Amino acid sequence: GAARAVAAVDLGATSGRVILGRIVDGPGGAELRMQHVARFANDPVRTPDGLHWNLLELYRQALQGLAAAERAHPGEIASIGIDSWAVDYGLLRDGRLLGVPFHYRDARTAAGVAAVRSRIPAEELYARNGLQHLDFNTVFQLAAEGEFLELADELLLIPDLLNSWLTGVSAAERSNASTTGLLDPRSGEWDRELAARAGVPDRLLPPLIDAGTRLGPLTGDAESAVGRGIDVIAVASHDTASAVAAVPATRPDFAYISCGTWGLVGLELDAPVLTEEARLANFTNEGGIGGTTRFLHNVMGMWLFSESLRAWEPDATDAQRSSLLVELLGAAAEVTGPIPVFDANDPAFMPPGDLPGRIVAWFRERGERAPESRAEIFRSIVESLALAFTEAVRTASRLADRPVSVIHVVGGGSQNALLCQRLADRSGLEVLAGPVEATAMGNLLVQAQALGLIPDEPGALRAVVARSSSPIRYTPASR
Ligand code: LFR
Repeated sequence: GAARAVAAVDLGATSGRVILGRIVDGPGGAELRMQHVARFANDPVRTPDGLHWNLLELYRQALQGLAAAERAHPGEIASIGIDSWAVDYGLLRDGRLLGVPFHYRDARTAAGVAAVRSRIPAEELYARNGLQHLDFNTVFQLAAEGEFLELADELLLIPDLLNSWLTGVSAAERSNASTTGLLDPRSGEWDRELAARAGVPDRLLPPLIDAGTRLGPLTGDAESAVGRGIDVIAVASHDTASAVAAVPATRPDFAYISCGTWGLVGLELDAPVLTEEARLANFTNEGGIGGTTRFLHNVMGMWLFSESLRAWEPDATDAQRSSLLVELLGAAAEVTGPIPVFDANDPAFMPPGDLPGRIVAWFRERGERAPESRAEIFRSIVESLALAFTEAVRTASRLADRPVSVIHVVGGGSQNALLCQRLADRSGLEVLAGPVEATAMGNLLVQAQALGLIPDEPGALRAVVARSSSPIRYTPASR
């Protein structure tokens, strides 16, 4: 029969996808073959109490995609793994969801930040949880929940919540738990004392598990909808952790940029860097597979393009916006003369809404010349991202005291040739772009490893990715 398949459900902030993967023998060893099954939009919904994820729709789409995959390849799917963006969660009581999960771009978290700050100094918080300050870190969101925390008896991050709907098993997968602000990055265990001081009841924290843990078979309605005898495996459920696991690096001195909605720029380390210097530079220590640390900084990322397109063409479809992006980047490449550059780390660009207007306002407030046409605005975004990425790579290298000789760009942003070239030019480093679907690859490969289809050794996943993809090389323009 056909090689057994594994299925990845990868939920990004703007779209989700279901992808099948198979391990096949290539000339140099095992390779991953991928097959796209479904792609769907992720459109958040604003209700009077704030901005929410349409989680039921995402769940429905995931089940529908998985069912279609099973119908097309009956009996071949051995397992399913789910990853998504980090930090967001559902609160439950007796297994019932208490309200629609909030979107991390909702503005309610400021009050939570103040509440946590009044109880735990920023220096101590960083020394204990190692996270860069982002207003939406789970610990701050929870502090803004008020009495809902008292009602709840369980907290599940988005992929853990979906896994529990599929299998009936509740657990907290470590890579994503590491983004809550409640995990000790050295031990990989909940910091229960810190949680208590932040006002998070101990009973909310589920048992922790590592990526690669088999949770159990699909049960109940999920089994009826998709099929029998299919296991759910906890993958590196933080999308960025899956993407980093699938960086096709072949030498140790690499930096990576997981470039999707966000640009996550950093290094893979053996241990966290919890210095005051790292805190002030706003570098985070998130958990990777095999006990590694993802030492990285969040830069605004492709959001700057996607949210601009949404402002300009509110009624366009996903596909129309994709082709407009390509068209405008082509025009942006032709822009000549000095290009105005803004701070792509400025939190002013975080909330949804008129993004081009905020970029123009950023320059006006400083008395600087602002870009005008759409092409100029896109070129300004490209240059601003290339600069912020370059600075983040240099800062990571300095803070971790590790040399960097190449930057791997993975994810949707790796298709942005102008951005990759300008990153190479500004950083003076070689840029290797791709794979585009690194997150799904990391998801699929962790499942394949759990099933024994790939050896359980350090470097094994990257070796498969390196054989299964051919990154595009960008070399710095000589100055
Ligand atoms: C990327 C990502 C980032 C995280 C942000 C919010 O998709 O997961 O790593 O900081 O989304 O969850």
